[in-house]
Amino acid sequence: MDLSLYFVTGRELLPPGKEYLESLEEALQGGVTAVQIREKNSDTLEFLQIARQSKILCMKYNVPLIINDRIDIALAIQANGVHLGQTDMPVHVAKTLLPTGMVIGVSCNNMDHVRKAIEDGVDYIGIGAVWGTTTKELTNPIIGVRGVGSLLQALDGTFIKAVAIGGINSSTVLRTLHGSVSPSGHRLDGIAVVSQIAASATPRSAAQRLKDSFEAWVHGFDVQNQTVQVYDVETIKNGVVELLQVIRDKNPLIHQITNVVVTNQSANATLALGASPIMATASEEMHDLSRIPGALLINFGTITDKDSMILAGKYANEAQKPLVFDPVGVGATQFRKTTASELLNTWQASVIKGNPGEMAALANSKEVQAKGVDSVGSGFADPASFIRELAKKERCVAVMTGPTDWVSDGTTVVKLDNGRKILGDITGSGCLVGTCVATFCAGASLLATAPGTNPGTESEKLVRGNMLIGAIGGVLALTVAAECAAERSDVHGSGTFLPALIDELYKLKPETLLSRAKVHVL
Ligand code: 3NM
Ligand code: MG
Repeated sequence: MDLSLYFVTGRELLPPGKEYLESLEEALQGGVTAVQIREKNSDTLEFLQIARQSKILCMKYNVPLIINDRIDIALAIQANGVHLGQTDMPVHVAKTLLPTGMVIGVSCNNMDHVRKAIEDGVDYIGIGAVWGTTTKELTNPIIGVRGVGSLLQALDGTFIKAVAIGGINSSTVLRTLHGSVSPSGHRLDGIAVVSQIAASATPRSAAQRLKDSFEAWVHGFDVQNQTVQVYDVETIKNGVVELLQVIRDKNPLIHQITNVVVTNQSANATLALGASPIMATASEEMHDLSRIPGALLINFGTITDKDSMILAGKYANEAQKPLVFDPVGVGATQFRKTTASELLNTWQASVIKGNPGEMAALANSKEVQAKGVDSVGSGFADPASFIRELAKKERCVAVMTGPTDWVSDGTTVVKLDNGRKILGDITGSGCLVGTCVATFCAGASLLATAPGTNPGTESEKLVRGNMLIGAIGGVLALTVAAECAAERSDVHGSGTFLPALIDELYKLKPETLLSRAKVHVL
C-alpha cells in the first residue's frame, strides 16, 4: 500500500460551495495515494453512506480506502483497512473481527504506543501530532519532527510503514520530511493530511503540491543515501576559494539575529568578507528579509528574540536559504536547552556550530562540560566520531570549534588546524566563526542557484548549495585571518588583535587561504 500522500477526510472543513464527493475526487486526481474516512460527528447511517460513496470513487482511482475507528463500517463496505486510535478497539481484538489481509493502522504519539503497535503486528502507524493543528483537539503532546524521527528508529528491522500527521501543509511539508528521519536513517513512508486538502477550494492542486514535494524529497533522500560524495583536500580548498569570490561578487545579505555582545563586530566581519550584514530582530520584518538571497544566522547568546528566531528560521527554510545555528551556552541553563529544542523542532538548521561544551549539551552527552558559554576540559576522546554522529542525528553540517576545528556532514569528517590562541582572548570569536560560516554558506547557496545551474536537482532539498564547503570556508576564513593578524607587528594584545582580524578578513586573498589552510579529510 502506497501511503505517500494519505488523505484523511474532514467534511466539516469543506469550503463554502464545495461538495464532499467533488472535493474527494479532485484530491484523488491530484495524486492522493490512500484515503481514510474520518467521521467524528456522524450517525452510523450517514457514516455508512459516506463510506460507500467514497469507496466507489477510490476504486475508480485504484486507491485504498481505510475507515477510522469503525470496524463495523469497514466490514460493511469491504474497506481495505481500519485506522485505530489509542482509545479505539484494541488491535488484537480488531484482528479477531477482521478478515485477514485487511490493513490495520494505529495512531502513535510515544514510544510505548510504537512498541505496542510492533508487538500487535500492525501494518502502519500514524505518528502525531508533528505540528500544532486546529483540525483535532489534541490529547497528547505535539512531538515535533525530532520526536517523529526517534519513534521511526523503533521501526528499524520491521515492515511497518509510518506516516506523520498533524499540521502538515505546503509550508511545513519539506521541514517535516527532512526532520523526521531517525539517526539510523529511517524515513517516513508518507504524510497524512486533513485540512490542507479538505479545506481547500482547489484540492487537486493542494494534493498535487504535497505529492510533488514528497516525491522530490524521497528522490533526493534516496540519491543522497546512494551517492556518498568523496572529498579530497584540493577539492575542499578550491571550493572555499570559489565561495570567497562568489561572496565578493554577489554581496549576499547575511541576516543575523545575534547577541548584544558581538553584534557590531559580527556586522563588521560580514562586511570585511564582502557580504552585507543586517542585524534585524523585529518579528514583523522576518518574512521580508527571508526573500532576499543570502543566509540567516541565529545565535542565541542572549535569548531575547525567541519569537523572531522561530519565525526567521521558518521563513529561511521556506525560501531554501542556509540557516546557521549557534546555540551559545546551550548547556548553561534549562531555558537555553528548552529553547534550542524548540527551535530545532520548528526549523531545520543547515549548519550547527558550537564549542565542545555546547555540542555535548546538544547531543545530551556528559563527556564534555561547560561553564556558562565556555567549554571546560580537553574535549572529546574521539571528536571525529562524535561530530559525525551529531551531524547525522541533526541532519545538517556540524561544526565544533576549538584549537582544532571539526566539521562533518554526517559522512565526511574534516579536521581543520588553523587559528591562534589569541582568538580565545577576545570576546565572541566563536560568534565570529558563526558569522563567517553563514557568509560562506550564503556564497554556496548563491553558487548553487546561479543561472546555468540545474535547479531541478536542488529543488527537493531544504537548502541549496554545499553547506559542508560553506561551513569549512567560514572556519578557514576566520582562523587563517587570525593567523595573519596575530603575526602582525602592530598587534600587541587582544585590543589591537580585533581590528587587525577585521583587516585581515578584509584583505584575505585566495592564495593566502590556499597556502595556509590546514585541511585533513578523515
Ligand atoms: N490525528 P491537519 S492530528 C486526525 O496526532 C489527526 O494523531 C492526529 O489534521 C494525531 O492535517 C490529526 O489538518 C489532525 O492538521 C490532522
Ligand atoms: Mg479514533
